[in-house]
Amino acid sequence: MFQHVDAYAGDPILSLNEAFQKDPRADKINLSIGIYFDNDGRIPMLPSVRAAELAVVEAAGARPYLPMEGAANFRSAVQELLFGTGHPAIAAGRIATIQGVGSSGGLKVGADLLKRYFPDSKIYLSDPTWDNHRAVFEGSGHVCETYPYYDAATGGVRFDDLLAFFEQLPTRSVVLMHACCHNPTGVDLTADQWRALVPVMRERELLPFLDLAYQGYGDGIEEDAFAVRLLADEGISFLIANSFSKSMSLYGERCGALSVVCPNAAQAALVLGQLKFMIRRNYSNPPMHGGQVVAKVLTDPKLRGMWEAEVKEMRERIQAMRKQLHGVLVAKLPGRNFDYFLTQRGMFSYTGLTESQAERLKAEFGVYILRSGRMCVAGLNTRNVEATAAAFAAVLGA
Ligand code: PLP
Ligand code: TYF
Repeated sequence: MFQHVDAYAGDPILSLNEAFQKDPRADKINLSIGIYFDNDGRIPMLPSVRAAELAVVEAAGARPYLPMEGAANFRSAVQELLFGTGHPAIAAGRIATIQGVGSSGGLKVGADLLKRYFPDSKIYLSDPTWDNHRAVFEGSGHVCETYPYYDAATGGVRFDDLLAFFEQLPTRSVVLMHACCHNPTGVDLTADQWRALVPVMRERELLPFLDLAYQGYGDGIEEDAFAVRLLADEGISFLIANSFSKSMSLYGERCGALSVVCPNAAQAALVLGQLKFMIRRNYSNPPMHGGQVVAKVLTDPKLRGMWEAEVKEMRERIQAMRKQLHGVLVAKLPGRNFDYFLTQRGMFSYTGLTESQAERLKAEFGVYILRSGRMCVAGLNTRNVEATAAAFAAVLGA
């Protein structure tokens, strides 16, 4: 019956992570998957999240279905987190927010909405981007193309090219943009660059779709929402998928959301209705538990304070690892510039290592980074950072 089903090649990142798990070497180092590990190499259970979870379990009663759009307390807590408490767009009721199944689910629901109501719009992705962006949007029937982004020569953004590219896009083109901590490069737009894009977005009637998967890992929880708030303040209509996988270390609970910022409340109501329809015929409604834990952390003042301190600690640990890696590499290979490890933000660094160098890192040293040269800096710790730097120096120096 199923002999005609094609074999699945697997997801490159998840397959590499599986290969790491099977690697028998005791000193192997996993810098592949985008997960935050603590200094002991463990995925943390944040004390704020733990306390919220206990409170949620204690208070739990019957388990009815959630509404299609998710729990009201979660949705409003997400809006305040993204846009800031009391933002006029919230007060005006012009944001339609649904609880997703992770932010991947938010991207998918957004992709379905756009396919139905913007059938002629192409989706423009940064070059490069997270591979799954293309997969999700193509999966919803979209045509995806790329816009200029990373400059391998300078390690920065090709901003002039990006701006010129946006200026010639057909109206109503969808531009998918990382709100902070770009995956895979770690290279973000500056505040001034975001500001410079606003008039182009307005004049060309572009439809930005922001992806905020690493809130708090760049400069801070509030700071990392800069682009979201700028577009909302400027009256741009846009979509944003956001995630709690990394910021609350809740990967397996699949907590995230999709918000669509509309010109007015009437349009937001129409959009919310169609989002519900997309959800109803897909998975019907989201799961309850994780979203309630997130809502508790966000709305309980004591837990909120704890969480903000915990996110700060994770962010600062990554920054400390960046400095240490940089220091050892500069000492081992003087004359070469490794400043990109310091300037790139969030969990990832684009190392510039070639595919064959990445392969050598894995085969000879048990250090796993992606073939693209992307490393997850959050996999470094005080015990493996020296060995990682030595392995990098060996493959780069040869
Ligand atoms: N978007 C980006 C850029 C990501 O890197 C990730 C996860 O790694 C996601 C979205 C999806 O996260 P989740 O579905 O766990 O919320
Ligand atoms: O490392 C990355 O870029 C991601 C990680 O459901 C990931 O691909 C893994 C599983 C998942 C979402 C993201």
